Amino acid sequence: MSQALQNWKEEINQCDSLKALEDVRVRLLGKSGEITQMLKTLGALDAELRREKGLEINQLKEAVYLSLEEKRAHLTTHALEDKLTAEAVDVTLSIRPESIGTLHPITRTIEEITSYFAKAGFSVAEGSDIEDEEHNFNALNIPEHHPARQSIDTFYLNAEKMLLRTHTSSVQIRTMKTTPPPIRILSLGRVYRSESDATHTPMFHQVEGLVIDKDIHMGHLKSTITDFLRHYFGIADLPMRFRPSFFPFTEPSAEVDIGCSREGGALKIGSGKDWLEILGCGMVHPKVLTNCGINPDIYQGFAFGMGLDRLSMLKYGLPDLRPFFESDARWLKHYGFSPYLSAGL
Ligand code: 2U9
Repeated sequence: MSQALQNWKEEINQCDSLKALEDVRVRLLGKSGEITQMLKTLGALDAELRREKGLEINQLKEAVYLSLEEKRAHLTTHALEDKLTAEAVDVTLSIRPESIGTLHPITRTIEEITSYFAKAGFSVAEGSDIEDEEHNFNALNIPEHHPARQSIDTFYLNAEKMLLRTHTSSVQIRTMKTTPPPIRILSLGRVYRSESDATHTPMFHQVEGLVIDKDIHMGHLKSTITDFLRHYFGIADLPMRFRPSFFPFTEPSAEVDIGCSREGGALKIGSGKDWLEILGCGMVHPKVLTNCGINPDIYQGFAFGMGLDRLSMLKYGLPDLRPFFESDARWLKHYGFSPYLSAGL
């Protein structure tokens, strides 16, 4: 082995990082590298000598290349081993809940409601925050000049009439258009309306349920909602009343109040002479079924909708809606929930 090759091999062997190895490679085999330069001198030699020297330099080049590759493989294995050692996690250590943070009350409420309805056979349907007029309004029996459309302060996005969904009903419309009945879905998520005061924020959360099947009637609607509200508030004899109402997408429609007391300015749910409106519901309007390709002479359905933020405030005694969206870590620490406690499921 030539002295030069021996020196280079030693140099390669002493590299303690991939970076150092790459530097040696460039210095020897790069465009202006030592061995590359040696090859460039061949052109000036006569044919016989050129063949002889060429063979010698190429063998040298091959030996250096193999040596570099061997060292690279070695360093790569070591780099991985070092990385694994440095990032090793002791899975036998006990957890430190204080370092994990807390669940936002809305997240907790979503978990409670989805797990309740999952047990009742509902699946969660998800959609997009950005919608078009067809799915947000028209299919729901709210055509262009309908008063209900004027009364909702919608955020329009562009001239093509794309918008931020004003309710999660658009998700159910999309499901009905693509899935044959029976349907039993829950849609939860952010909705947007251009309003802002102490009790309204431009973005809030809704949960809506939809059941479509044969022979569905108001009795199914009433028992589904009664059982859910009693479970949610943890009050077995929660007083409730269904008041006739109007929504363009349901007929007949109702609003549901729960019994409460406001005596002394403090709200107490479950007893007392006062009522608190909690949700809206009804039998899906035959026009909505037809709009989605479902024959209303064969299938009927019921739907309900409620404001998640308000439900969360009522259950957990949160006085003000605005801090929900302020990302104040102190508020979250105080009102948030441990991720290790199950939502009573
Ligand atoms: C389809 C058909 C009907 C969903 C319904 C309500 C009544 C309702 C409000 C409660 C509080 C919205 O967040 S809130 O202000 N919602 O009163 N929602 S019936 O009816 C549907 C949904 C989808 C296809």
